[in-house]
Amino acid sequence: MPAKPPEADPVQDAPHVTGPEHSAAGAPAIGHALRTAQRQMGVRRTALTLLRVNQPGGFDCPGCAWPEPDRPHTAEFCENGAKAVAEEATLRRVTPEFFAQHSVTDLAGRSGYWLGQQGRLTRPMYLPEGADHYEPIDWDRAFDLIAEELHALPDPDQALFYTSGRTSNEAAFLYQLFARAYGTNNLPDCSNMCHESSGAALTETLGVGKGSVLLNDLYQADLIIVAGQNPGTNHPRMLTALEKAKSAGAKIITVNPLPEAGLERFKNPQTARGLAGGGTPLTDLFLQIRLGGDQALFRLLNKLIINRGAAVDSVFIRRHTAGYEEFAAAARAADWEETRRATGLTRSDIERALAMILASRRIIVCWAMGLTQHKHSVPTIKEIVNFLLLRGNVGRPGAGVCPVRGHSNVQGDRTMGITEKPAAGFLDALGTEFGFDPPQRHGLDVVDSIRALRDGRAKVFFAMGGNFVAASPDTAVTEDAMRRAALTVHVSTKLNRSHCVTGARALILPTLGRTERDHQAAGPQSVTVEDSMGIVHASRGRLKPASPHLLSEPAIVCRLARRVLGDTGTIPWEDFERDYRLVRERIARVIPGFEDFETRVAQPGGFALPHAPRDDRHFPTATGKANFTADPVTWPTVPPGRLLLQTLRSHDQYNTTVYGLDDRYRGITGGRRVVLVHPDDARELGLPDGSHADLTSEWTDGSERTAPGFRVVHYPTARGCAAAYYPETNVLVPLDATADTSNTPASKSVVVRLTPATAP
Ligand SMILES: Nc1nc2c(c(=O)[nH]1)N[C@H]1C(S)=C(S)[C@@H](COP(=O)(O)OP(=O)(O)OC[C@H]3O[C@@H](n4cnc5c(=O)[nH]c(N)nc54)[C@H](O)[C@@H]3O)O[C@H]1N2
Ligand SMILES: Nc1nc2c(c(=O)[nH]1)N[C@H]1C(S)=C(S)[C@@H](COP(=O)(O)OP(=O)(O)OC[C@H]3O[C@@H](n4cnc5c(=O)[nH]c(N)nc54)[C@H](O)[C@@H]3O)O[C@H]1N2
Ligand SMILES: [Mo]
Repeated sequence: MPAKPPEADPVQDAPHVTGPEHSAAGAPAIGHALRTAQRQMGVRRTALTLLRVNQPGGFDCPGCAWPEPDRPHTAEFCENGAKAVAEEATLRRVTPEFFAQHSVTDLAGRSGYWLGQQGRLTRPMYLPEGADHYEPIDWDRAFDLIAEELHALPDPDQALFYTSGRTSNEAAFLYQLFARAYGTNNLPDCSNMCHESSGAALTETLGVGKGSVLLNDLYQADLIIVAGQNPGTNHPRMLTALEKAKSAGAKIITVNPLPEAGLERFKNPQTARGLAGGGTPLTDLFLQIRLGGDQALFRLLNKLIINRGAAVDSVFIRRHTAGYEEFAAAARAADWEETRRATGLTRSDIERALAMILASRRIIVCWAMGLTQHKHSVPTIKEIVNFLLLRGNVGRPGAGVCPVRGHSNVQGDRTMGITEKPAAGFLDALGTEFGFDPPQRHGLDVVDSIRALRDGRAKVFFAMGGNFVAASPDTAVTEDAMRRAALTVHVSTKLNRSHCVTGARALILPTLGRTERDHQAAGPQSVTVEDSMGIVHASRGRLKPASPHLLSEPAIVCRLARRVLGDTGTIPWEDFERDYRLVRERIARVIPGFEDFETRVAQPGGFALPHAPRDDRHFPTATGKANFTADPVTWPTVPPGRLLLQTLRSHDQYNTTVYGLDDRYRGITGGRRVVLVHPDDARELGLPDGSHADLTSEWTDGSERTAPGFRVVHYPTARGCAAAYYPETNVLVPLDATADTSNTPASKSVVVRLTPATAP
């Protein structure tokens, strides 16, 4: 059976609602995965491709960053990993004829779902100034055009080099080297919208902005707290690890405004019990918290732990930490009434949690976007660090911080130097290795890049993957800003919204995906990636590339760099393109932890990067100790008659890539324009289930933004809270609504008004 042609547009958005499910995965997940995959790539290719995911000698799943267990099952794939692979390995193609048929105006009127369904990009395409159709262009001419625009800039800081998180270590290292050799640290990346808050909080308190646990720690933990994360959809393989942890005796507390099916019960599709039986219950205690209440919750828990003097690990605190007294004084001031208002939790909820905490010696806290995308995200995560430090739960087996990363190599990209705020030591090492003076001025992150484009301070926007205009907040402002650029360039695998909202001139540069063979002059190449737990391993695609015209990401960077910088001799771009081992040699010399890279990454399973707090309780912070902190407790305030909206993912999407219109575990099918509201709140607002509402966000400067026509779904979320899917709701998130310190858009706490509307 060959791949199916894409659906016609407009895709009917007519949500059908049956209510939330109470378990995840099981046999239906396999069926869903196979159906999606076969639609995109037919039966034979589906079988051949899915068997290679996350296998030694195979490719790293382009889905999430959850690590692989040491000995993966023959089919270590999950439903959503399979969908991510199918999106890339699809047999559908976007050709020059497609662009001749569809003007940019036409494409800009299509849904993101439709755009993505058209298939893989096959040829470099150019949109000349004033034109409404992309036309094919050859690679050399494309690089000439970019060089022309970059050379015309009066200041290299007028160029922006964005990265999404799928880019390999090799490509990322070359890309940041190119940007810095050209003269700027303007390297915004998807992390700015994602785990930046985690990085900021962990760097200040522990000295390393990454998680401190390995998979084995999960299996040794007594208690795992999962806060602000929906792994059943976004990190399905994590459920296997949680199941294993439970069978070894761990308890699980879930902190979430939504009862997420995947955390209730897991039916492991790789065991008979999971396929046919009732599966494993995962959550022992569900704390249905209000959006943004987490800092207050952990602050009160910290007070209660301190009050039980014996529960505190005073030896660890004395030896390894700073700031305890000030923190303890702040914690003692926490009170029940304030915590109840912030969290909506009852006293007995919190006492039950406390009892479980006190009964556990080894504790891990896992989190994702539910904690990172609030105004007070950084203090919230710092309070979790306080919580773990109190009982010595950092730097010993079965304990620690576990921020669960999103994109499959987002953590590796940061390790390779994709950051607008590079450390001085890193720049020194880079400059010494390649014989140039890297710029020292810090660059622009995502939100500041949008401001710079809006204000005419940036003129060239280059994206290594991703879908910047759809992923960024304040869609109207962002799209307007992008249209002011002189040139926008996207290195992409698939068509998306960012190709339709362009600068005066635009280029689409089609690239190889993870699943595809990458053949260079020195032979077949592999690349490397780093997962959420700091394990670096190799990835090698096996499929025939989607088109003979594709270049790999490293090749694109090397050719562009030679064209822009000329052959200065100090950076051997041609060699790097020919043989990625030469890139790894340089990475090994510049980045600590990569010594003997080539040999170690050849070992099955790869190698773990050093992590000082985890490895030997060494904390490379300003004080040389792990820092307790004492931020004031805050939470979002919501005026009467308003709700707090979180913008989140459905089960059928990968960020801005929509795979389908169903959110199976939440019982919603056939449409995405839904808003989930507690039945009591909905009744107070006069919104029956099945009615429609316009969502209007209210920002502190008095400005308002509206997203019309959402079907109201009565749903058991926390009181006062609502939920709707991103990217459709990004129009509602003001550009200035960001987290303190990390500048991450506060996409999980948008104050909205719901007004009854007629069905669209
Ligand atoms: N299939 C699939 N996999 C993915 C992705 C995808 O889109 N699809 N995206 C990838 C990326 S880049 C990322 S970053 C991750 C995202 O992974 P998640 O963070 O799981 O993604 P979200 O859908 O944003 O879900 C946020 C969760 O936090 C809860 N939450 C929201 N606000 C709060 C709060 O204030 N407090 C608490 N305690 N909980 C809260 C929500 O109810 C929801 O369960 O997934 C990665 N994996
Ligand atoms: N309101 C709201 N906004 C959010 C979020 C939210 O929860 N709420 N989440 C934020 C988060 S956590 C993130 S990480 C960002 C995501 O932001 P991005 O990473 O920018 O967005 P994606 O949708 O993952 O990018 C998808 C595109 O990447 C391209 N692509 C896929 N694979 C490859 C590859 O191998 N190479 C190249 N060059 N291109 C490839 C394809 O063309 C595809 O269309 O969105 C953020 N925005
Ligand atoms: Mo992310």
